[in-house]
Amino acid sequence: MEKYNHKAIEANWQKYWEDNNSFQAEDESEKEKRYILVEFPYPSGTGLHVGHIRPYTALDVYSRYLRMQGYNVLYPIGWDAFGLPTENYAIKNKIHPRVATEENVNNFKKQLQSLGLSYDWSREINTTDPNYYKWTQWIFLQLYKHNLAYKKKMPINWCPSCKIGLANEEVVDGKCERCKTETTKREKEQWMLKITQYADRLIDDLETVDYLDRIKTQQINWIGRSEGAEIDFEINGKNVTVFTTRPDTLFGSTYFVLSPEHELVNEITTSEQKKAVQAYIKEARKKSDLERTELQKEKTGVFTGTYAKNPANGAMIPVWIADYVLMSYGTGAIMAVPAHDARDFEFAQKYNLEIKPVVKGKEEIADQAMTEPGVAVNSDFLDGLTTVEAKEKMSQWLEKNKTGKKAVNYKLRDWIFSRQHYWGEPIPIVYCDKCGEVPEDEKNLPIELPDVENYEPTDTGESPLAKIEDWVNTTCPKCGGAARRETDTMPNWAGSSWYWLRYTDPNNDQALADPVKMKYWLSVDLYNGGMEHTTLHLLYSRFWNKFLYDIGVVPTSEPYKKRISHGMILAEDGRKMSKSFGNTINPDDVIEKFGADSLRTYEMFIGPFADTIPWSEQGLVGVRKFLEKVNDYFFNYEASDKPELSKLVALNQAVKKVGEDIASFRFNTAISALMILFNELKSGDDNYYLTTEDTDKIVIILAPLAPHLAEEIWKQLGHKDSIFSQNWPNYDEKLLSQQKINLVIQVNGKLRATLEIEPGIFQEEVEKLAKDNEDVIRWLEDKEIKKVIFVLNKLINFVV
Ligand code: ANZ
Ligand code: ZN
Repeated sequence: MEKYNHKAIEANWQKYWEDNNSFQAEDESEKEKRYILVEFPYPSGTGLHVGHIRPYTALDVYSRYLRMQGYNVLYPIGWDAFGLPTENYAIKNKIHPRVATEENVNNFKKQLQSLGLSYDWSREINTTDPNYYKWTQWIFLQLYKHNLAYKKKMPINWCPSCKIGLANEEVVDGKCERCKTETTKREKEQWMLKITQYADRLIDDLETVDYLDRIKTQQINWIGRSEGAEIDFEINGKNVTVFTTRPDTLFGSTYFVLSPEHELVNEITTSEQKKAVQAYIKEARKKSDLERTELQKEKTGVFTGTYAKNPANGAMIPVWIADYVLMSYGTGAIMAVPAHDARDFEFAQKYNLEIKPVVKGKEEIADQAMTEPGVAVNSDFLDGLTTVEAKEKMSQWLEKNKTGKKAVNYKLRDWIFSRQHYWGEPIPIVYCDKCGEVPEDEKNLPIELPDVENYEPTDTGESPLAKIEDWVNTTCPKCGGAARRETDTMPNWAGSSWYWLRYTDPNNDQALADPVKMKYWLSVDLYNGGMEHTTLHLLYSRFWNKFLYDIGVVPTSEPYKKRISHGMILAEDGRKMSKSFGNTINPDDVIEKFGADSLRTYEMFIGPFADTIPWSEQGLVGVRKFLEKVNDYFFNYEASDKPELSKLVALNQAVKKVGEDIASFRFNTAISALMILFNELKSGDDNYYLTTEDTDKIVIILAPLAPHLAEEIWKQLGHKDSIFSQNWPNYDEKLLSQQKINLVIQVNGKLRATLEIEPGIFQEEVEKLAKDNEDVIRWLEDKEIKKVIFVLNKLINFVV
């Protein structure tokens, strides 16, 4: 018996697929298309992680299956290669980030190819390629021209270790997401993108796509749309506006709070209170937003000595300063309603402020009033109305009296789009003494990064590009005079915000992609990626797609029809795999020892696709043994013309289950079904009990999971073509169990009898049984049978 030699087999078939462009998607095709997308990797110096392999393989199995179902499948890959880790690595090792990127890409590519993934390599893209980022810059210019890109001085999160400005979403628990250093605040002019202008559509259009529920919920919460009202209170003759989601509780507002950063704080504080207020503000500055707003944290505050006038009832209520009110949300001022808001309640108790219930039945537990509407009380013209009605009535009253209006607020902030680093797309803007801020001429794109020796970040917070005089000094595209380039670069989210468009036409130098090709391929049918990208990449890319749709560049308003997410693979010890724990698994070693098919099949078998699961060497060995068993089965294989029912049923069950399971991403149970099939096939003595045709089916349903081995067996069985040119097999309903079936017997097309038999019985035997049937004998007697029509498991018809 020939041993399963994965090394020879796998290298051979990988070469065959490459030489034959086996998985190239066709731009023009009669077939229906399927666009299958997996988040493209950041080619880090550490190489491919076994965690990457899980989604790549899953979508590969699915793509191979779809091709065999007759679809024209686009399954592309590329490199999201700008970013800090490469820049830091390059600085440390004194090599150019471009060179480091090239090395990393080569290594990643080699690794992906050694897995036998069926990517269309002719469409490989790289975000750091000037022919690619030309179009990233072009999109920026369109955003700029549509007033969706603007510059603003603002306090940004600053990581003192990475020396980089971070977006809010890159700060986790007050620490830099990458290096975990505590961040500080800095004032800087930044480029901003107005994603907030798309907030409503980014929520509302979720109804038109098929994303996992938890993905939709996370996006909705992240955007954080709150509907309510803005209400003006009068303080010392000045109107100060608050934002509230509960205008119906206005009569219950017993004090007023300004955020410590509010511009009116100094002006309205009485001289007696000045000292206390200033001391308080100093303390507040040390805390992060999270610390300030956490429910569990003890509330603190200080009285300003001044009073505000409640517009509904004219009550004069004390104005406090408290850091649980943030300047970055709403208006930075609130009307406090301690009877119905948990934080206000805690604060009022601590400082002995009045608590006045205005919603019946909800006095005790304040914040429940938000979700459980009640009935208004102690509220004058609102009394007796439900919360919903009272909100509406109060909003109308405010508008009539010109002391407020309906308002919507979002947690989502505009996207900080500047980075002060070298390894990113230059922002295509110049500054001219005469013309001011001028967008680059589209003809001049790409604005390439200069090739320099020194790209270390500066302590001043300026981009290293600022020091490169040759590059910075340029001419103004408007007047031709002397001008200076913008030295900030784009964040690493830029290139991934439109990359799936480029795959449809990766080499186009006239447009980001050809409209006809985009029309054929878009939108993406299935997009898989990590849950950690739900609120950043997924929102950013939906925003860009919508913008490009609005200006007529792309054909669909949503980029992805369906979004799913894979679970992580942990180390055998249950912890995250990490170099520092010494518990990582190197996929190269696994492929060397066990083979790519074993690794692929193991990662699909490890558990439900969305579950986080620890690695198991034992599990891997088990899968390898299974593939060896498969290999053995086909060696010296000889078909039988006498199929045995139990084997036939096992086969049909497997064909059904493997197909259905792959189609719905239940790879683990698809593999179980194959294991069950082979147990059945190998039970009994050493004879083979299936026909050639049925045996082919076994290999075909194995092929998406273990493509190299399947190709090899296919060849052994005497076939010339690649197995991937085969159609996915059908199964026979009647052969899904050994239960008897009723076979129809006809004579000259007329029903004469039925026959209860086991499924899977072939013509010869059925003919014999039919001819012995009494009801049939009468009709056949002394007639000559000219022809017999037989349909397996269905009927036999004697033409006489
Ligand atoms: C009165 C009130 C009564 C409130 C009540 C709530 C419940 P969301 O849902 O997150 O939008 N608020 C407004 N601006 C704030 C700020 N800058 N910092 C801290 N809190 C702020 O929350 C909106 C509610 O949070 C607003 O409605 C306001 O308190 C508070 F029974 O006004 B509410
Ligand atoms: Zn100019």
